[in-house]
Amino acid sequence: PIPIRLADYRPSDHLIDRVALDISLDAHATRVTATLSLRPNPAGRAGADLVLDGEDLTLLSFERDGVALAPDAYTVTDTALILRYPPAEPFTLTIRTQVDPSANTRLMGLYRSNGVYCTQCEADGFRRITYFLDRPDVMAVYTTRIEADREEAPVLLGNGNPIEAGDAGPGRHFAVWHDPHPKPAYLFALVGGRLDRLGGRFTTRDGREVDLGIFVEPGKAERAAYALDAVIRSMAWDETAFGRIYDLDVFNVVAVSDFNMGAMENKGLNIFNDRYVLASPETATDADYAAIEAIIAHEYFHNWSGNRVTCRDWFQLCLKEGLTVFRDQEFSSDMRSRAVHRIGEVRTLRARQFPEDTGPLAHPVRPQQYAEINNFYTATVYEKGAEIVRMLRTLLGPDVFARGMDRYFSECDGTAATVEDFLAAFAAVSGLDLTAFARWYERPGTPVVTVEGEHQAAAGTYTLRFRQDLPSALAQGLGRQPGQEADATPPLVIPVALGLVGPEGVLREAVSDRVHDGVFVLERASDTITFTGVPVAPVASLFRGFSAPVRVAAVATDADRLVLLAHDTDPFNRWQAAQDVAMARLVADARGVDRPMDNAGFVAALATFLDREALSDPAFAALVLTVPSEGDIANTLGQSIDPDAIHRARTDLRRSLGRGLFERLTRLREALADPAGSRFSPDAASAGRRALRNVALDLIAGADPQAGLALAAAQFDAATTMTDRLAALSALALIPGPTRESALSAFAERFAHEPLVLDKWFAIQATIPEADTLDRVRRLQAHPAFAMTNPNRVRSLVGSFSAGNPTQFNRADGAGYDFLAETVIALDPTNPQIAAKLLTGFGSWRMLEPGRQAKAAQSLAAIGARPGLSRDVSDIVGRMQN
Ligand code: DPP
Ligand code: ZN
Repeated sequence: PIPIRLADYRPSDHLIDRVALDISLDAHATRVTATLSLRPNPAGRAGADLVLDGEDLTLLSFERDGVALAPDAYTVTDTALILRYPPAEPFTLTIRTQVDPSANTRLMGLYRSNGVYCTQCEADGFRRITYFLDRPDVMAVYTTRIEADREEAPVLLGNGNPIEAGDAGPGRHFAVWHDPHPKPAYLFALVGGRLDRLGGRFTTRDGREVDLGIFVEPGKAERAAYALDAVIRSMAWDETAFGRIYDLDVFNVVAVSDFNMGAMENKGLNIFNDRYVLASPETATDADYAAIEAIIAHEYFHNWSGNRVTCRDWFQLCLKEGLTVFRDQEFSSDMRSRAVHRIGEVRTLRARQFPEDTGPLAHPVRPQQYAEINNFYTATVYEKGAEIVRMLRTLLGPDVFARGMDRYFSECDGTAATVEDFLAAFAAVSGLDLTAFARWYERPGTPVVTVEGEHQAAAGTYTLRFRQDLPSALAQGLGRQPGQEADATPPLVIPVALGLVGPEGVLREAVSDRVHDGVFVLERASDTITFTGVPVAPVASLFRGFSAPVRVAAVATDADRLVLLAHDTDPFNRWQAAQDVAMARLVADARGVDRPMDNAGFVAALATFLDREALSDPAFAALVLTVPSEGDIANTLGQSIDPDAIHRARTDLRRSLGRGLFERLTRLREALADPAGSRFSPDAASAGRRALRNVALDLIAGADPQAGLALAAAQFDAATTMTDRLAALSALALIPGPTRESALSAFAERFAHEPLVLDKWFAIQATIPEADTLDRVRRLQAHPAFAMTNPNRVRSLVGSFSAGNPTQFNRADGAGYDFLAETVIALDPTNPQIAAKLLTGFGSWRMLEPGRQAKAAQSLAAIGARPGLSRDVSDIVGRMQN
């Protein structure tokens, strides 16, 4: 595919000021009449042809200013409707097209999900509804009339405010929606269907009464209560935290079951994957509740960061996504425990973004080119994009940062903006030159910061030497010649939040003139700072709160780390210290180092920690006790990965910690049990108690499978929440035998009519680390509840296998790779977006040991050799093989 380049951006030659749509819904022949008010763009090329984007459309008629155009005045191609010699004055086009929503399996444009008409237009789905200038810098005011069969679609929803509704002939009715805020086409949406509504109200700070509606499948309205509550809390929070006020009279959220993404921020009409709306204690885990809260907030916050201020072009995707992830993370941190949430954010970043940044799909947060934009909705754009915004706040301080945000929103309101516009707002309020900082947007790869500390006892000083590097493989990808020095690229601006910790706690007298408000800014390739007032050898607590998205290479002993676990004031680094101690063992074990490391000191430190803190902060304790994942270990090893060795190492450590803490964990589970008759609450504190109970169960089962089996089976039978039931089932899933199989059957029977719960059942089975799992996954593909047409099903079975089962996906015989390749090839013709996403399961293949690498290369080659691949899949497979 031919890439589109940021450097080639130029403004549209034409603009569209107003759009009137008249859409008559029909299962196979939906008719769309689009009336577009156009004019030449003064910033464009005068006299240029008008090229309207279009895909899978049947053109019925085409008029200019009310007159049918002669056939030789325009051209229709597979991807465009081209009007030659368009007028130099404003003009109106009326375009009638027909589309078939039932045949739309790509789930882009207008399609049907369980009989409900719905749309998905980001990034470029609007062109599958009508011919249009389908680019985000063309912003128009939309009025949409929707007509449908009254029985089939009693509910008709559009963007903006409802202005009219009524009869439209026998059995038909209509509704008209008007959105006064100019918007790009990707924010267009409509919904028509039989849906129940859970309603609510919110009064904005400026006195607007907003009608809230969550629309779900009939009979499920009560499962929307938590989502509605999250909408109300999001609206209130954005007013106080960012001064952002809602700007329409209605705000609707619709849950649909077939959806490529998590959710979509269409103006006033957010459309959601139902897994991020529907929740009840029996069907949703605590993690599900947290995800619903976060995604409801995320889409709502887009109303300002994305909709009021949108993106000039898709290269600027991080402008709305990175910023909005940052905003939803802040919201969740305020709603929950900030420290616990931060650890969760970093675990996600390391699990998803770090491998991406190290592998063949690495790209800058703002890419310079793309062949298929749908492949850039990535952890790098989203999560690393959010980390850049967070670094900006760390560098500027919260007050200046808040002023910069206000300035950005007010200066750019109603415009399609760029990363430069965003940074300019902060440069203006701070007086700082942010040119060097902006390199974070351009530079792919995870920087490595190497730190060495040295204590000068006589002088009472402590020196820290820093060096930053980009891994060389990546640097070569950036055009650097092999052998060229690493520091040939200009350095990044890296905020290092840090402090010194003594054997008994914080060293209050330690100061350095390079450290302000606990932050040292590393701006050069290497730098040295010195603290005075350090009479004893300290332990440096570096990158507190994970102040920059880097890997840290620092020499530290177990003893140092255990000092941090016990005494650091930064909860993130206390957790990190425990992870580092665990990781040192896991890495040594997975590398086959002969002499196993002694775990006694680690166990003793964890025991002390649990005795002091487990009951006061169970959520944090649960994280401290969680052994790093197999993915984490693989990322730390970095090359010649043998997933079986990693699995063995993790199993060994889990067993050893479980044995060492057995009595305590058993007592903890009892101490944390719910009092009889207590009612479920999804709040963070209650969830934290469940989390610690279930981590304890996991370690107990790791130490003594028979004891674990009994406890898990009892918990499975008695569970009143999905969190507890699923944790029990996960523990059982690791212990082969009849108890596991009967629990799996019981679960399937109990939730036979709950597709979202069966997703969990598919996922658990797909991640069993045993040799016959691949056969099980193949059998499950034939299960009546599985459907290749539904993205949630595909993700839960196939995606869980490839992304969540390292030993079986990476089987030495290559059968896991063959299976993924087959599935990608099978899915590509119907839903290329999901096929391409699945294919990223191969993202870390170059880190594997040579035998597996060869097998993965064969599977990738087999995919690449298929004729007629979608642009989505051929883009990924091509980059993967590079
Ligand atoms: N709906 C996706 C998101 O909010 C893309 N905008 O991230
Ligand atoms: Zn988003």
